[in-house]
Amino acid sequence: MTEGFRFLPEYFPPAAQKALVAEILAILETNPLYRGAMPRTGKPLSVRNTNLGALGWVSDIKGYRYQPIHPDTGQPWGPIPRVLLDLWSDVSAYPHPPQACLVNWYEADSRLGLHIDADETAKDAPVVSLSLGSRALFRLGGLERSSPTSSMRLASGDVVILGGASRRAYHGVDRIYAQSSTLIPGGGRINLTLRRVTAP
Ligand code: MD6
Ligand code: FE
Repeated sequence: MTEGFRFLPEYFPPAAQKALVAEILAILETNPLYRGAMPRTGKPLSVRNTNLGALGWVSDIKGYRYQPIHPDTGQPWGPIPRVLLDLWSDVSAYPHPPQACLVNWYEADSRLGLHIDADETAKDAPVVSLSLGSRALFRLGGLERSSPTSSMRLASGDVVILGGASRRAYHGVDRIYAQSSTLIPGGGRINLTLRRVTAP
């Protein structure tokens, strides 16, 4: 396993998961999910996104980038919930707060291809992820796309941290075990990833 990878199963107890989902659903009212697209081809992404925080990760035909404004509403992104800022303080070992929380919303047939999170300039900060709702088959590889991979199931409340060398490791989501949880309306899954984007 790549150095710096941490898996904290059931980090959030069920009551805390429920409260956080309610908070996120409320924020989505004014900070809606939208469907991004692949750079160059414009092919729609399988996963819908939105962001919370000062900066949000956006993918469209022009490329990947961080921006302070929601692409559909033209408004600033909503706030990162307090419990997620606390999660970052507790597990990141990074002395500055996160600037972005990417919200990935998975339906039964959503996938996320193998990728590296490489659009941040604060390369020394980890990416901290929290899964909510249905279970997912998460694949973690190495520094090359062709590196060997291993797969694990991520359940609601689980936290994954890509720090150290694993910060540059390929990873993705091969499938969702739809309806394996009733936490999210529709039986889907939310993955939240907290990021430090710019070096302070
Ligand atoms: C997901 N996660 O679990 C996708 N990235 O839906 C990620 O892409 C990810 O879990 C960076 C760090 C942790 C992650
Ligand atoms: Fe990622």
